[in-house]
Amino acid sequence: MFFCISCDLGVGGCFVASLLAMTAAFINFSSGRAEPYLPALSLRARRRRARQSHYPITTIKIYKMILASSIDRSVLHLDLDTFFVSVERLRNSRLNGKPVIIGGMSDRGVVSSCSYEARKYGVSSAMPMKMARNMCPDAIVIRGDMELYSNYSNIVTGIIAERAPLYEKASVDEHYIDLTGMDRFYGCYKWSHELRQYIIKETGLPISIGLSINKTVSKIATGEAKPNGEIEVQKEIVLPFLDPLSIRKIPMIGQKTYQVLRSMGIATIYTLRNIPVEMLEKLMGKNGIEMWKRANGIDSTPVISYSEQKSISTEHTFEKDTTDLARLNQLLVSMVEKIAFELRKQEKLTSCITVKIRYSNFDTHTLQKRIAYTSFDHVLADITKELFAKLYQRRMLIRLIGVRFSHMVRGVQQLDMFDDTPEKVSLYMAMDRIRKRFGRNAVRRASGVMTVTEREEKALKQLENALKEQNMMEERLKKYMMYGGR
Ligand code: TTP
Ligand code: MG
Ligand code: MG
Repeated sequence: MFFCISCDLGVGGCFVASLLAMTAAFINFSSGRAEPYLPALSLRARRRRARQSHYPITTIKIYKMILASSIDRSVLHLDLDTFFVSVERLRNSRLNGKPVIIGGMSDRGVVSSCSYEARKYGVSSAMPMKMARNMCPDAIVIRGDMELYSNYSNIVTGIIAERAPLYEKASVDEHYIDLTGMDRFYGCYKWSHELRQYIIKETGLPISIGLSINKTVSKIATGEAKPNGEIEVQKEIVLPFLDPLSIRKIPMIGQKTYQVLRSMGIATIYTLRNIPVEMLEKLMGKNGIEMWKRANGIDSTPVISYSEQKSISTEHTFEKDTTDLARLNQLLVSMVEKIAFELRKQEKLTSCITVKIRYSNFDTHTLQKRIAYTSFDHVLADITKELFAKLYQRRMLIRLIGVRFSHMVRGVQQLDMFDDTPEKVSLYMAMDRIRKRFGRNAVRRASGVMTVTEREEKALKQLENALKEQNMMEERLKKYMMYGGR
């Protein structure tokens, strides 16, 4: 068995297929139960074996991954077709069948979404609006309405949440559902088909789906099913399905990586997966291994339930309880700035803000608001201040305030830049670049900058902590001496 592995690696070729076949043989042989042979060995034993049999440790790791990923999973991916355009078409049917572009209206704006009719002219998302207008002069350009799109996005999520056992909201128009095990009760494909039909009926929005063994293959399948289609890629046909496709279809391959791989003559997934993984690792590090795995249809990333998706939050406890509104608002702005920067760093958008107040008697109150997806400080700070004003009705001394962003999805600021001020977006990007380089506090909104009092307070707190620590050390030292230490 080990001999076969190194042989197959040597010739590249059907490495994974033969491994899977061997795995299957091994599983059948050993009374139908999957017994991972290699993983059962200790790391040291595996390393020793690797040295003795002259094949690298990476190979063993990958073999382990293939074994792990051969556990049957059913993952459904759903993505709305030309989402923003489709929503606009719901309110204006005259847009049907025409080239439509949604985005910032000025020449300096960027394309958010475009209809398939506009795509025929080469228009695509994230393209400068000026270029898009040149490519497709007949296109109807519409300024976006993020609030409306967020509402539709939440309606679709609501439908899925009511029916799906475990789902993840991956972006504003995209969900994954883990259907593993459902086949025993109801066909996964039948269930997926019915869900898709229901979403179309309820919302009037076209949506495409892909059903397969993991998130990567399902997402690629959705892409192939578009527009308005559905594809199931069963385990046995994963590789034949992926092989002829362009490497660009692998979700983690962006423009830059694509250019590098193309310059090496790698165009199809088939070519990519037949390159020895060690070579890709040398070229691109861990990403190279990940890419190779995806090209081989291997992806064990779980579907993370929407409720378990992390939120971002921050809190501030005052040294001395306060009712100073100006100071409280100032602090809220700087807290929002801090976590909004984090949000943008993670390339996420939030659609829910929660503000928390703890009074001096420890009474704690929270208030939250669902909002249109955004990651802009100025939008988030205004709503946070508004929530705080509503929540702070008792005029009692405050001990703690907190801000939390939740219901987050993947997405960048571009999603929210319909206000025709690309300067604002550029400003945010420039500010974030400076923060990434020189630290979070390098640039701050004037209203969020610490006052002299706050700085003094912070310094006092640090001093107090240092004194506490010193006292503790002295106490410990005393005890130590008492018990005969030297
Ligand atoms: P996508 O699902 O990537 O694109 P789409 O729905 O417009 O088209 P497709 O049929 O290919 O799925 O993105 C969903 C929405 O997110 C899209 O309608 C607009 C927004 N968006 C941006 O604002 N900027 C971007 O760069 C991208 C890719 C999307
Ligand atoms: Mg879409
Ligand atoms: Mg999408």
